[in-house]
Amino acid sequence: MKTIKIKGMSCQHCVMAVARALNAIDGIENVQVDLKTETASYDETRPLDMELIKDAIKKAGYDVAG
Ligand SMILES: [Cu+2]
Repeated sequence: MKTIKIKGMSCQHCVMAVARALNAIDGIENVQVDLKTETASYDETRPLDMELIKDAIKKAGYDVAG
């Protein structure tokens, strides 16, 4: 399980948008997004480029910290 920090989430709608963006990526499973800790956790079923994940989150309107 990987955990990344997400910036810009303010409500449950944002959580859903981030979860949807991650779930749309082939190779990502078991997505969990937490508003309070501003994190997203997931499993990779194959090695994924972090830039791909950052891009998907950016397109949804949020940012990955770090
Ligand atoms: Cu929101």
